[in-house]
This record gives sequence, structure tokens and C-alpha cells, in this order.
Amino acid sequence: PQTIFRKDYTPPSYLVHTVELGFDLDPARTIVASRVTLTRNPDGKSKDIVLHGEDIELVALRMNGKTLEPGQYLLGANTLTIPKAPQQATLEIETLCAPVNNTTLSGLYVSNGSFYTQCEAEGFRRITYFPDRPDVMAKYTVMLRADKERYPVLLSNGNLLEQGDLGDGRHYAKWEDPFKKPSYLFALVAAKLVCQEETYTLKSGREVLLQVWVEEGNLDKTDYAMQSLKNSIRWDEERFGLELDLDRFMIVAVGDFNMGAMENKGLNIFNTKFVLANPRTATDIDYAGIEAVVGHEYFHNWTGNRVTCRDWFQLSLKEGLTVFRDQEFSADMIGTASGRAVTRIDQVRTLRQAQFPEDAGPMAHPVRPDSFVEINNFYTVTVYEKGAEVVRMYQTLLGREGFRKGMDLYFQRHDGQAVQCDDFRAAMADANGVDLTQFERWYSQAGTPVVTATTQYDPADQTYEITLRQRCPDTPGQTNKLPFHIPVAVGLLDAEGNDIALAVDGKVVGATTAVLDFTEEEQTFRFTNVKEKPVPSILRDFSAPVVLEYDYTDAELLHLFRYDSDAVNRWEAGQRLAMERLLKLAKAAAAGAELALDDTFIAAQRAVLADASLDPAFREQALILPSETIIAESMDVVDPQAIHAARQFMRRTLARELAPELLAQYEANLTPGPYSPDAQSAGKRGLKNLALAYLMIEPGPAELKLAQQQFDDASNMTDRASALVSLIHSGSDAAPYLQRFYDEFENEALVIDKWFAMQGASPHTGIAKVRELMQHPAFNIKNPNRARSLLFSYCNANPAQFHAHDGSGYALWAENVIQLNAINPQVAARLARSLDRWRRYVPDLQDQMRRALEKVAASPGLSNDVNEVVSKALA
Ligand code: BAL
Ligand code: ZN
Repeated sequence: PQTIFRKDYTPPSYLVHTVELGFDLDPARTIVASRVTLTRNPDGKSKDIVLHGEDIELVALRMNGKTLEPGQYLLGANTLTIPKAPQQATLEIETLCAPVNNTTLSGLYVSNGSFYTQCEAEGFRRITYFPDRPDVMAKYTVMLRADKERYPVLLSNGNLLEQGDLGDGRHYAKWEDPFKKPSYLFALVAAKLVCQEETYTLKSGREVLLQVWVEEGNLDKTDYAMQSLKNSIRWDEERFGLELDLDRFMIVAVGDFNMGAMENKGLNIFNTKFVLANPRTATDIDYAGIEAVVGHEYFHNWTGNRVTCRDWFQLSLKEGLTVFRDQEFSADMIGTASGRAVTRIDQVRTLRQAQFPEDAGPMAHPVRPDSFVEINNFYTVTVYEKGAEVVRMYQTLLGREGFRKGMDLYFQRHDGQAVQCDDFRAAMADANGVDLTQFERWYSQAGTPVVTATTQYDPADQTYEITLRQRCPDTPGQTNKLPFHIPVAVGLLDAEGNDIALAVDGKVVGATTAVLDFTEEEQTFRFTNVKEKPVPSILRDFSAPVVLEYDYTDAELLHLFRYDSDAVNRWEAGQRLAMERLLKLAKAAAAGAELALDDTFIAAQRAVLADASLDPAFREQALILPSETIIAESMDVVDPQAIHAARQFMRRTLARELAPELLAQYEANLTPGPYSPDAQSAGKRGLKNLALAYLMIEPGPAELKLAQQQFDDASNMTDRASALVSLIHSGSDAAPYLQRFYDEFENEALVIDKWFAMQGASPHTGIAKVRELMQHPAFNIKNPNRARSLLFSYCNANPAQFHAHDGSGYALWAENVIQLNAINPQVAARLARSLDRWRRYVPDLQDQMRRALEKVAASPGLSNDVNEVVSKALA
């Protein structure tokens, strides 16, 4: 397979102005006719028109009205080249494809009998021959023709121009998108759907039509998506002054989808998971996901669609920025400082759980990668979540107003263009008159920087010095990294736990948190007028995506855990207290030694659990121990069973010691009355269900009854699913409850996904059970949500079982990566990533993982997607 390098970028040889597409939709034989006008690009390097095409059959090709004969064009494996083309050309291309056979879910495909598309990144070339690259932007007109009864709804981007009958049982609809766009934003839907719709008035007074399209029977699950869409529209107007530019905005939900959702211009296509919700079927987490993803796709309309990427190396230009925007939207929707902190804690957890491991593994890449084999492999937590952290750091450095100025300038300069990450950075710098040259390293250098802090208090001088050192580990292809520009937010606590008024080098900060501009390899910051030795609260609000090393004493961590005014660092202190102990426990477990937990830690947990002045949502976060994956990342040699034993021991001990408090919190946080997904109620449910999970670690009859009763009486899926998970994890006989749950929700695909996922992730689920579940009539490996629900849960969220020493988990992994490779390479490559960190495990497991990787690498017909992942893992 061929590696594509960022440095090799060349402008397109031809620019496209207009695209007219005609579709005669038929599952087995869809005819696509395209008429494209092009002119030679003055910045181009060649006179050849190069079109991409994949898995489509060329039927006819005309240029400027004349049929081109073979010989006048070259048909490569995935390209069609017309050499020495004229300055201006109108191409008419007819192709054939078979959507019903398209299991890759990229391009035009069939899901539950209807047609949908997914074109990002390179799916449009699976529909027609086209210069399928994001820097080719054109205006599209689309004519859809299909059987009227089977496909009553015909949708594409932009505005509906006309629709009508064709007489033969078929009908048509013609759509026009008034904005030029890259091909990856093209979409069509031809389906049997119904919609919830509403006219919405923008701040300017303009009226727009909003629609949420779903399959019949799901209309009762569209309210929250619609509400989230309206909230998103309002938020983007208020926070960034950005208005919806179309008269009509559509969301369509589809059950077979590779990603979460897709921001096609005016026609967002969504995985059902991020649209459908009612209290009976969806959990608080699902509701929060819908709000975030509806927001995310809507915000792309400006950050992604109006201003797009020059090439796919710039993916984070739109994704990092849009994730940051959706994170801010979700935080603003909660509205309280405490709620904002809880969303931030969730983000930090995701980074540690998924991004830090990626950044330390064989697939590590900069936020703006330098090369790839398959772009689909680079829709990663690094490009998305670390990318969002990079955008957040601009705001931390420049302030909210400064960040807004940068955004305004970015749109002023680049509306309608396909640009680079550097252009965004330049807009931020120029709008604020600051130098952000060094900040570029966040885009070019992979790896998680490690910041080591040391401190020195001088009572005579009343000064407190913090010395910061930074280093960044080598990553594939990158050594000797240069220092990053790191905003380090710091506060100092006195002995009573109050924030100390800050002055740096005699300059009064005017706030209780100072943002230090840390740019050198080593730098000392001097706080003056510090009357007592403080406890430092470093990296408040997780001001940069780094690992912070500081030699905190237990007493200091307990002080921060009790008093820090920065809720994120307060939580962090608790995580550090837990992590220190977990690492020791894991060592002891590996050595077969006795395990013990100190009273100090237990008392600290007890205090937080019972502190009614803290939001339940925060208390829940404080009581969730670092995950087994996060613990593994902190160990030199990973022993999954020892980690599991250590964490389980800690949970069991806490459950025993805190039983009365847990029960009290369970009872204090009931949410009677109608279900509402708001953050306050969700927080209460979160704490209550965490208490239940603890109480169910070693349940007696009373605890079992509590869980069973919650399962029976629950008025919503959050409580229902939590009760069921607690029953499964307790090791008691959960089978009757699983069966009841299945019977009740048999026809709710998203709930059956949960049913598979909760079993896949249970520490009581071993290989035999997973294999049995794979034989269940409801299991379907071709459906990405279903495949993820069982296989990904087992391989990624059940480490002690997956890494069984008999190698059974790895055998399952290899079989399924190979099977999925033939069906859907994108999903296969995701599963392939489960063995990324194989070199860090105990020798016996390492060896078995390497052999499993080699088996996959040697299997015939490997896609570029899977090949890239396993070859990099083995390199
Ligand atoms: N652009 C791919 C899906 C998303 O990030 O919204
Ligand atoms: Zn996105």
C-alpha cells in the first residue's frame, strides 16, 4: 500500500464549477449521470484531468459533447485520467454501482431497504468519477429518481427545487445547494421515512424549516434531537455570531452507519444512536451524546463546511475546532460552574483513556499528521479530542474575547475557502497581536508532553518558586522534540484551603488562578508576597493535554481533594490518591501478597460522598476510580489480571467500609416524577446508580432486592440499565433479568445494543459466553453498532477477560478483524487497534498478541485500513 505525505501536496490541476448529478436509484443497479464543468487551475501543475473512482463501472464518458474512446482517457485501478485536456471542459460521465452489495457503508449504500450516502473522507468516488479531494469546491444540483412506494422521501443537500411523478410508479425530486462545497459533503437519502418538523425563527427574524427524519415507529424519539438542534442554532448565534445560512436544515437517522454522524451540507446523516431517544429507551449518557453530536454536526456548518480543509492532513482544522465548540455548547447548556467542571472531567477522562494511549502507541501521530496510508484511520482521538485541546489552549491563552476575535478574523479571511491549520493559528495570532509561532508544535509533534514541577518556598523572602520542565517522548518517526508552548494554570492554597491572592514577580494577577506561559524546556515562575508555604494546584481545569508530574505528599493531595476551588483539580487530587494506591495494590496482587487499603483514603472518599454541598454529579466523578486502561497506562509492564484484582479490591473495600453512606446517598438521590435528562437530575441518578454499583459488589439479600426492585420499577432506561448492569456485575444470577430486558426491547435496536454491550464488558463474561452471544439471532456483525456493542466491548472494555492467558481473546480478535475486513474495512481497522499497546504487556501476553497480529497481517485480501494498523503495530 502507498503512503501519502503532506509534503507532497499539489493543487488540483482542474477546478470544478458546477456539478449536476442524476440518480436512477435501484439497489442492484443504480445509474449515476454526472455533468461537471471544469477549468484548468492557474496554480495547477498539469494539464491532465484526474478523477477518482472506486468500485464503480464506467458506462459512458463525453467531453465537450464528444464521446471519449478508450485511448483518449486512462482507466487506472482507482483513477480516470484525461491527458492534455483543454482549458475548459464539460464532462458527462455515466456510471453504474450496486448499493445493495456495498457493505463498506462508504459511498451509496442500502440500510434496511433504503438508500443513504456517506462520502467523507473518500466515499464520493464510490458514486461517480470526480476529483474527490476537499480543495475542489463546486455548486451541486441533484436529480433523484426512484420507486415512489419504496422510497417516498427523496432528499439531498440545500433546497428542494421541484418534485413530481414520473408516471411509471416512480417519482423524482430536484435539489440545489446554493453554496459551493467539496464532494465529501454531498449526500442523498431515498427512503421510507417520517419526520418531525418545525419552523424556527433565527435571531435575524428569518424563518427556517427544521426536520428530523426517522423510520416509522420512531417519531416518539425525535424530540430531544429537535430541541438540541434549536439550542445549537441559538448558541452559535450568541456565542460566535454565526447564523444558519440555509432555509432548510435536515437530520436523518440511519441504523447502519460507520461514524456517529456526518455534517453534509443541510442534510446531516446520523447514526440512530445520536438521534433516537425517549426515557424508556435512552440513558442520560445517550441524551448527552445526542445534544453533543447534534451540536457538533450543526456547528460544522461553519467550521468545516463554509471553511473547509485544503487536504485531509488538515482534518483537525475542522474536527478539533468543532469538538471544542460542541464541548463548550454542552457546558453552556448546563450553565453552572460545577456542571462545566463535570463536563471537563469527562473530557480529561476520555483523553487519558483513549488519547494518551494512542499518542504513546504505534499509531501515534501529530494533530496534523504528516502521512497516512488510509485517511479513514486518522479519524482519531488525537485529531478530534487532542485537536480540541489545542483549540481550547488558544482560548486559555487569549481569553474568551480574544478567541472570539480570532474566530471572526478566521471567517472574514477564509469563508468559502479550503485552508490549513496554520491559517487558523495565523487568524488567532493576528486578531490578538500575539506571536503563536511556537504554538505550531502542537500540530506538528506527536506524543503527550510530560511536565515535571518542583517548588521552593522561601519564608524570609515570602516567595514561592515553581520550576517546570518539559519533555516529550519519542513517537514513530519523531525524536528529539522541541519545547511546546504550554499554558499552565496555577493556583495556591493556604493552610485553611483558601486561594491565595497571586502576584507573579511582583505583578498582581488579579485572579486566584494564573496562566503561566511555559515555553522553554525549563522555566521558573516566582510568586511573590506568599505569606505561608502553599499547596500548589497546578494545571487547573486541565489547561493543557500533558502529564503533570509533581511529588505531592498524601497530606497535600488530601488538602486539595478537600478544598481546591478548581473542581477539576479537586477531582484530580482524588484520582492521584487512588492511583498511587492502585499501582501498589496491582504490584501486590501480581506478587500474590495480601492487599490492604488505608483508612485515610477511605475517610477522604467518605467525606466527599457525604458532602451535600457538592453537586451529586461531581461526587459521582470523585468516586469513580481510574479505569483499568488508565491504570495500565501508568505501569511499565501491564498485568491485566493484577490490575483488575487491585481495582476490584479497592472497590470492594470502599463498598464495605462506606456501606451506610452509600445507602444513604442512594436514598437521597432518588428522582421521583417524570424523567428529565437535565444535568441536575442526571447527576442525581449518576450518584445513586454509582452507589448501587458499589452496594452490589458483594450483595446481601437486601442489596439484591434493591437492584431487582429498581429494575422492576424504573421509569427510565438510565435506572433500568444501571440496575441490570449491577445485577450482572454482582455475579448473581442475572439471566432472568437479561431475558426480561431482551423480551421487552427486542424491537429496539439501540437497546439490544446495550444488552450486548453490558454482557461484553462484564468481568464475568468469558470467551465461551461471547462466542455464544455471537451466535444469538440478534447478533449481526455487518451492523457497526451491533459489532461494536459486543466485540469492541469485550476487546476494549473487559481487559482482564480479553487478555486471558490462554490467548482465547486474541484468537477471537483475529478472527473477527479478518471477517470484518471483508465486510467493512473501517470497522475492522477500529477493532484492529485493540492490540496497539501489545508491547507493554507481560511477556507471555506480548508473545501471544504478536502472533495474533502476525496472523492478521498475513491474511489475504487485507484492506489498506487494517494493513496500516497491524503493520504499524508490528513495526
Ligand atoms: N466529519 C465526520 C463526522 C464528524 O466528525 O462530524
Ligand atoms: Zn466532526
